[in-house]
Amino acid sequence: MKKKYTYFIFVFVLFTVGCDYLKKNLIYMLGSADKYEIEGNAANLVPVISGLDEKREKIDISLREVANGFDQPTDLQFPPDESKEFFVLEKKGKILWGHVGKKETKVIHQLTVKSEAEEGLLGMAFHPDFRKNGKIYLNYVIQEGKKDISHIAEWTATSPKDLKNTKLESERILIELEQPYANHNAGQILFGQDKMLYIGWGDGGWKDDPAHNGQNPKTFLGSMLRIDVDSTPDKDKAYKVPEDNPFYADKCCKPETFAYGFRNPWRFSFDSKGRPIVADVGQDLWEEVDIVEKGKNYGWNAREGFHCFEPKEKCKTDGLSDPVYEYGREDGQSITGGYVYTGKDISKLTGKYVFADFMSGRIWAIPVPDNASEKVNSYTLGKWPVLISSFGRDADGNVYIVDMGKGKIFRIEGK
Ligand SMILES: [Ca+2]
Repeated sequence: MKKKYTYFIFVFVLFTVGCDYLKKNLIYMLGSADKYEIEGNAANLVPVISGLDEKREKIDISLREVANGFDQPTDLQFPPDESKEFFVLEKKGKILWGHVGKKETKVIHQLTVKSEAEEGLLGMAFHPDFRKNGKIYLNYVIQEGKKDISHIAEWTATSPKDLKNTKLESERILIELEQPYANHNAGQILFGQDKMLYIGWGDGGWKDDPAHNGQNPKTFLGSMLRIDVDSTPDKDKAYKVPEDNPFYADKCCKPETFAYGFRNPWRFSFDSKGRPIVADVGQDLWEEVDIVEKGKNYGWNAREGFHCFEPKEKCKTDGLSDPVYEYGREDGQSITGGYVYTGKDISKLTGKYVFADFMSGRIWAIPVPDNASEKVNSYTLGKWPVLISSFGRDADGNVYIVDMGKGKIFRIEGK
């Protein structure tokens, strides 16, 4: 059994999206595979509290399987008013309908995508008025000649009140972005409380951020963008740049920039104040959670977590914002951001941000401080035998786990 899971992880390290595999070389992974073997009982999902988690305060949860049968699922999204029906994205381009508690799925659409390494169909957002306008937004990578291009595209559902039987049509491409490498494509797109669409881009990949995209807000790479998809588009764009964006009239930056200095913000979501919470995947040593405020610079590649990255000592710190939380290699290797739990089932978890490590299967929660530069401590929710590529949240505030390994969706419930 151990061997099987070690192999499983090894395969995913090389070929899947969330693991950010290029940061770890092959020898390192082979040498440390035992450290990351899945613990616990895969049949009935019993968590293990081990390592640094033993010193953390514990929040008891259980994972209830609510759907299955997905092939390398990358994202799970509920329409804004919905707690039963959802869409799941698969890395290779399928969008599927599913229903909590029903072991039934239906293919809604198949996109042609490039799904090498961390590429593929990576993120989706329902428009806040989806039930009225049927608008859905997708983030996926295509091949055009020898180039890999990320598309942010708007699609229209033919029957937004009947999710299962809807079709997607009328693609409208909002952004095309060339990806220099097949990793760090990021993925999440999401509407904020302000009804603006937020897009998190990675640094463009390879390792060490060779083109210094993280610290260059003149490129979309390494930045979080904020765009208006509802107003009349600007003359040369397929969307409007909101005039209250922090660099709207500043030549320093692309006007779409909301914040920058990210390495691979694979998953982000919003807190109750509407601030993006970014889980930025680290390279050598540190994974981090940032509470993002407009116009700020989150440090990559000068900084990794709370530490210097380039150079290793006396790096730039002026004007750079630190995370609220970091963890190192004893806890895991690749952070997967989640959501603030606003459900009622687990009172100790209400109002806390839930996230995980893709490689180790550890799940944690942290409080969301008012002060975005306050450092917080984590609670352990245990180490589970799952490969968490993403989370989802329904309209009741319940948080779900997307298990890329077994293609299942679990709901986090009380014990
Ligand atoms: Ca950072």
